[in-house]
Amino acid sequence: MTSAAPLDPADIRPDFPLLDQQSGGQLLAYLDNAATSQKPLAVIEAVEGYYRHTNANVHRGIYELANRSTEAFEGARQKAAEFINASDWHSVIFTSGTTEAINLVAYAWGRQQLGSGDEIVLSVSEHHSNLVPWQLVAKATGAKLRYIPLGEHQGLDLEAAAQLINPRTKLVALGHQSNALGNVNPVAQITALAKNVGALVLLDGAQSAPHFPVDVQALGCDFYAFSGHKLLGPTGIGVLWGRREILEEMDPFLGGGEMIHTVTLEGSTWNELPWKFEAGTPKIAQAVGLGAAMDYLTALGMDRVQRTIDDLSDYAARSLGEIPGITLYGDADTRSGALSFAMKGVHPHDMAQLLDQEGIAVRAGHHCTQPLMQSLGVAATTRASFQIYNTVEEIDRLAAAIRKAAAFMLGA
Ligand code: 7TS
Repeated sequence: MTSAAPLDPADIRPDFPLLDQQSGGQLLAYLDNAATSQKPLAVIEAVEGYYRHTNANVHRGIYELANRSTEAFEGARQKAAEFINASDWHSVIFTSGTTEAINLVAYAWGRQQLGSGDEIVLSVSEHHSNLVPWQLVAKATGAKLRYIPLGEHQGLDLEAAAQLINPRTKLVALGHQSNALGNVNPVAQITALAKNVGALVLLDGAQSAPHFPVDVQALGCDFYAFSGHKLLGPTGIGVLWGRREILEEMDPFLGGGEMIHTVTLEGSTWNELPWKFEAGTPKIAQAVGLGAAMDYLTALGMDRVQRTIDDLSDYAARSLGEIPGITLYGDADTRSGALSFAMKGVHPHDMAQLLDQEGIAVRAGHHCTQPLMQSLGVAATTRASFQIYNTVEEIDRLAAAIRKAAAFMLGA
């Protein structure tokens, strides 16, 4: 919890034109921010402005327009480095999102470094994006996957983590914040366990980067991955930050233009970081849009963003928690940003559909965390997730609509 003052939605909402629309005959209440966030005008205008005034391919132009495009693109990289307090922009690689960032590490580091006898430690609450790439690597290399289970209160079981992480562990890959439960995982303790045995740590920051200040140096991790589209930025752009010495040792992920130094018919040599990992024409407009999103969030203050989302999440947990027959999932001590719930006797998908009729957009399903759902003993949950433009009035509408849906379905 931070002591920073919360943001006032009256100041924030006008920046997000999409929110000013009707759904189901009411003002849209967009509560699916864990899936993707809406975009402020600053981002929309940055992308449009780039295409109107600056568009040219980067790094290869000798004309002024191409130089300006390259400056805009590389300027966004500087902003991304500052946003996560990376000391070195060479270690900031643009990817299409968290999924590609994790696959990059799984292929370029995992296939080179792992073999039979090695172990990768994940948790049961990982998004499939931080699970399936490691299953593929495990199959290719003979490495073994081990999973930190949920403990009491549906947080990760630290005692089990201490048992699982051992000298055979080469990598711990962990969600910083769970998309399905909202739990902020004990990454400091788990990173310390990993460092004790010489293992690397990858943090999946898809949900943490949009919610609170992130400092990769303070976290002590080796890789950190996040997506632009959950952080008020465009789709199709994300970041992999890695420790420079590790990235230097890694082979490229994809081959093609941009990522080479020289090419002959006999072979090729690689470009410097970060371009070694950016084959082909990069996501230029998307990076510019992400830079604008980071500027927007930084100007608001990520500590105030955190406070706002924490307050909304606490308010939602309190109001929904009072509804008879409801189950709230996740660790009440660390949960923020997302609130998964179930109503006795109502299928999570039916609940989401009934909420949609009230103009409330939430998600129902397994949230790309099927093993987590198995651990919880459910097939699906309904999930409301929050961003800075959400209001207590929207949460009041959510609570009222859940009560109405339950009464309708259960004939009460
Ligand atoms: N990791 C976590 C923790 C996520 O929440 C997501 C997306 C990803 C990885 C993948 O991100 P992408 O941008 O590469 O797709 N989470 C969700 C969600 O909760 N609902 O839709 C997407």
